[in-house]
Amino acid sequence: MIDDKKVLFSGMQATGNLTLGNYLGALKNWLTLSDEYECFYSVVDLHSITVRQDPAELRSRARKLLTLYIAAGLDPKKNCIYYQSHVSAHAELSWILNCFTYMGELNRMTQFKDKSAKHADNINAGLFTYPVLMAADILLYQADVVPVGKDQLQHLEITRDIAQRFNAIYGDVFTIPEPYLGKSGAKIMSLQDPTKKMSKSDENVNASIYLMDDKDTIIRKFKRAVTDSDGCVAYNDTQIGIHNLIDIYSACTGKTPEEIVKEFDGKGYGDFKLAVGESVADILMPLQERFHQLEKDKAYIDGIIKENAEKAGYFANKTLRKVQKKVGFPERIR
Ligand code: ATP
Ligand code: LTN
Repeated sequence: MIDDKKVLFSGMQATGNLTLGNYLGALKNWLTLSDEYECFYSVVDLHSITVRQDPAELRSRARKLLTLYIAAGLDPKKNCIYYQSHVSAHAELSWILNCFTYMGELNRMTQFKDKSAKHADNINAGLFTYPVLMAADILLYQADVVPVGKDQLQHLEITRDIAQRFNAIYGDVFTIPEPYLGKSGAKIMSLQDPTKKMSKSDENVNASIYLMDDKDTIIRKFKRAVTDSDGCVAYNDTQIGIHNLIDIYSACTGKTPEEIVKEFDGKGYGDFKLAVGESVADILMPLQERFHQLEKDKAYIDGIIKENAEKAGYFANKTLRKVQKKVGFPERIR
């Protein structure tokens, strides 16, 4: 608890361009929850280097991502928006938690298996211990809730296990966090292969809607989205492409899948795809406008980066000092 409010933590990696999946699965829920909780939203750049990055590009993407958090509607005076690399407590707690995590647990992580298959030439130890750093992120702020997409649930589970293991030895040090999944949009699928999740690292640009795509591109990508030959808008497990488009339309308009099926009764896929594209553009156009305005105001963004790193550091270090004491590190001499 901070000032009688429960704590929320979440983050995104500054790898690639954000997709509609990132927006509907994560960012949108961040906005809904931001009044109710004391929120920490991190640009998790330490996580990004588990895959090789170009330094200048990483720096530029990280700043864009931080700006995008604000453009999406998160007030940086109320929400702590900061770079993970500016708060060294993340790396320090991560080391300690490494010593409370088993190889066998990490071996089971599906994201590790996927990423190591994808980057077979660079299966580094950081990629393996990625979930421990994520646990450190969350536990440092004593977070009660962590809004993420479905793909991150396994990482939340291991975070809870590590926290419970630590608490069982040393007493109540960490709050045990709960994941938060939105009602719709928790898993947006690729527009080109609806059996795969939409991902910012997909090589096929037509598979994802990027938050910075213009309206024509958005409409074109939806027109080309892979569906089926049934030709009627129905919500079931066999028409997986249409299922995904209904999920997107539902998350963008607030309509339920049943209402959507009724709305497009007797209409073809062409009409439906156009409506989905327009509903997405209606959300993304204002966001892009705010982003371009904010991006120009260098001093404002710099101020936020500085102020929020200090705020995050204050809370993170409180937990870190407690943990250091518990495990038996010597007290600092003042
Ligand atoms: P990468 O392709 O580089 O692994 P990613 O697109 O999966 O990236 P992350 O940075 O790993 O994105 O995820 C940021 C947040 O967005 C997480 O909370 C994640 O669960 C959520 N998210 C990512 N992809 C989707 C998706 N297709 N549908 C819903 N949520 C998603
Ligand atoms: N692994 C997450 C990003 C992430 C995160 C976190 C999310 C790193 N630390 C803490 C929630 C809480 C991902 O989206 N791939």
